[in-house]
Amino acid sequence: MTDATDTIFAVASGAGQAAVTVLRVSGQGAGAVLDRICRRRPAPRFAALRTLRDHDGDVLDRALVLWIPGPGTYTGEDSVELFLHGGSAVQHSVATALIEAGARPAEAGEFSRRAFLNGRMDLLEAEAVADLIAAESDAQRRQALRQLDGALGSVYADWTVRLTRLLAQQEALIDFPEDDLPPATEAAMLAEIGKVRSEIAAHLDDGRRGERLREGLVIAITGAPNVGKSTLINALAGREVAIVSPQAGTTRDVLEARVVIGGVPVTLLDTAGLRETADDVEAEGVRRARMRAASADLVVALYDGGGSVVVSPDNGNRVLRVTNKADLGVRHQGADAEVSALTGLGMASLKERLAQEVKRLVDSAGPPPLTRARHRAGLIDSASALENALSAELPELRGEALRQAVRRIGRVTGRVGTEAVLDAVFRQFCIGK
Ligand SMILES: Nc1nc2c(ncn2[C@@H]2O[C@H](COP(=O)(O)OP(=O)(O)OP(=O)(O)O)[C@@H](O)[C@H]2O)c(=O)[nH]1
Ligand SMILES: [Mg+2]
Repeated sequence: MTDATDTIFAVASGAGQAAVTVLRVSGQGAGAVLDRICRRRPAPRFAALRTLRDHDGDVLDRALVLWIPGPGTYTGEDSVELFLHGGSAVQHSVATALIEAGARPAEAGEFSRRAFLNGRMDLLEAEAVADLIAAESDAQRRQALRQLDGALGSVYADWTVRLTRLLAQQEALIDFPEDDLPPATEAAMLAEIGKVRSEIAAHLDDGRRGERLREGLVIAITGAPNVGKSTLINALAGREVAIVSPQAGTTRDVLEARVVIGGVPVTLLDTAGLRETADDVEAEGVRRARMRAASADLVVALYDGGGSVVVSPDNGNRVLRVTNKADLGVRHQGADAEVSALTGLGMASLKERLAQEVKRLVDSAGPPPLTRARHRAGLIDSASALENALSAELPELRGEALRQAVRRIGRVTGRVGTEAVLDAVFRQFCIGK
């Protein structure tokens, strides 16, 4: 573990050459470190142009300097931001001077970790920062921003408060059976537990929309040999991802292409043509094709008029039936789209159709969706603890189950302070009279 009392610094701007490099310093010694490299500390939160020097007095750079005393900073600590001239030589010399002045380079995630430890953000928000930085598309950016705004956190906080209140009532009933508590009948308590449990269940039953959007979708193109799967992935990706040839059984490995469809990052998969074959290598390709298609979010079942439509695997995946080689007059009743991957005929409407499907898979109108498997696991545990609370015969057992349900949600948000919330809630009950 690294020492949380250290003063740390890191480059906050991107890699590569740029006009400006931003260096961020954070920690209780940030002000002192700044005083070592710059003679006059600027007024708090006012940008000022300063000459930066090392301890021999040699000039390192002339830079915009921001001095931001905590706790109203990203990390909650005293912070300094240096807007240096871009370039690795300047950056290196200032970094060296910062180390001489007592700071050390930050580790990955250390700024956000401090922000979390100092109560500036919960775990959900810290994760959202990482998601926002990694966002490749508008839809991902919006989802991350919503989570960063605390939209998801406030849903979980609401459950926590309600369950904690129930827990307080439960404990009060145990400790002070004859005391004059607010009228909270057992039936009303059970009803409220059931209500929270079904709200959590509804939140879990979101078709993995948020997780899908965060991770990106997978669309697999499948079909018989030679129907034009490789031609189609090339057309959708706008580049030569796969080898195309009139020979059946050309593609064997699963090929991937990253594209953005409907504002969502999508990995397109080109797969081996599905058929029975005596060729070992091709058979392995067919096995891989089936396996990857089975876990894809959407399967494009391509058909070219010969033989029958091969929809595989038929496992309840969303399947879009697409007829190819429309330029040769291939038609098929019941097709969702008809294209010529070779000439481009119908490709615009296929793309439109794919965008609709993608949007449907990740559409997040309404309450903010779950975005990580970690959250899902915690909430499943919490819901099952509530199940136990509902069926518990003894009040003590019900209390314990409720406590567990709260703790599990607390682990998701990183706000595990059950006791602190309990204190606050208990105070309303005037029990200590
Ligand atoms: N006329 C016409 N020919 C097409 C079209 N799409 C693909 N082809 C041709 O069909 C042949 C097979 O195309 P591929 O894209 O290699 O087919 P595939 O499904 O990937 O085949 P395998 O990898 O062997 O399973 C090639 O000669 C393509 O040029 C189309 O829309 N119209
Ligand atoms: Mg192919």
